[in-house]
Amino acid sequence: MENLDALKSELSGMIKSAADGDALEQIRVSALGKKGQITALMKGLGQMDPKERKAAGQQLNVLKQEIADQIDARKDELENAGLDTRLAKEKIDVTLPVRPEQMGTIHPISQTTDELISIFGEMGFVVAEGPSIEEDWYNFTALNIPVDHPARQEHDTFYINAEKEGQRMVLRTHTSPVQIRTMQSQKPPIRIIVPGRTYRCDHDATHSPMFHQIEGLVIDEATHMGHLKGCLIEMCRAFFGMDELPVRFRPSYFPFTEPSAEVDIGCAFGDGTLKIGEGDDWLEILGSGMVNPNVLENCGIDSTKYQGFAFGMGIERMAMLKYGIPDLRTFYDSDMRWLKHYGFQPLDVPSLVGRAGL
Ligand code: 2U9
Repeated sequence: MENLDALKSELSGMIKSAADGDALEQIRVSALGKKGQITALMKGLGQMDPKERKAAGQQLNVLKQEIADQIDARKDELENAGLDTRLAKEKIDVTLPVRPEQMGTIHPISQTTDELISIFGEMGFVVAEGPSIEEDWYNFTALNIPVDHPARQEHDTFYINAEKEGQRMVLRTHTSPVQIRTMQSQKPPIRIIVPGRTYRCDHDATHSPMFHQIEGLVIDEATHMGHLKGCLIEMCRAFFGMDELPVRFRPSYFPFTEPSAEVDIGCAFGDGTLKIGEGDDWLEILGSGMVNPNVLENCGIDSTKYQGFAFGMGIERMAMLKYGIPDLRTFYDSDMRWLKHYGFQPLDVPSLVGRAGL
């Protein structure tokens, strides 16, 4: 067995210089296969003197294991090198511009949501989100909408066939439950906007069973109606890109706000076209009000110390008005031609900088 060292260094040399998996496999067969060199030596053990056989057997086993390990290591090495070569060859430059015919577009709902978030973001609002499936208490009761209040019918609620701790579950009819959850979990001052999907059992030319809202909430010690007005006038003018856009506040009623006001913008309805910012007509675009003290108390906020304002608007409606989209139902058709026409370029990032009129 004195030639084992020579055999080992010969095989090791061959393994190291094996150029690919096939060459390595040939070496494995020639050393460890049925007719391989090491296998032949192991077969020869039977003819050996029993005294020498034990030591020789051990040496052969060690050699067999070492060669097998070296082959495995070289195999890994070759595979990794192959992968590196492929990665280098198949590298793509993600910074290259997309071919125009393959370019997707940003849906007007996403674009409008991002624009509104950007405007409110500049005013110091942060985004809050919550679940689509809500407990009845968060969607209605906490918002000062008691069990037999007509608003429950007005909201055309989708009830879910499930209960959580005795609470009936609903698809949220507005994003307001998120404000309730925020007031329960955070201490004032609070300044949030809540974009998201909402659901009402209503389906016709101007209503969809799923639509999008963006609502806002500000709670602090000295927040008042003047803050509400300043914030919403600023938002309307920034959104429509008109410094002088007329904005009007009209008294209204919502159970969750007191006093409440609907917000109209100046426009002209003439010969079938709508012109925002011109003429003597008014167009309602959002609802708002000072948060009803009952709602604050329902969330554990001391209504003698804190007050605040809230507002809500439909994102589809804002998008239709700004971008002249005539039919609500087309938002959900996934029609490629519509998306090409009304969609936005992915890099057309909403920003207050550089927008017309600002
Ligand atoms: C809390 C307190 C008050 C949110 C508000 C409106 C007025 C409103 C509608 C606009 C069009 C919904 O999409 S729409 O149908 N919303 O008129 N929303 S005040 O008031 C809140 C919300 C949460 C805790």
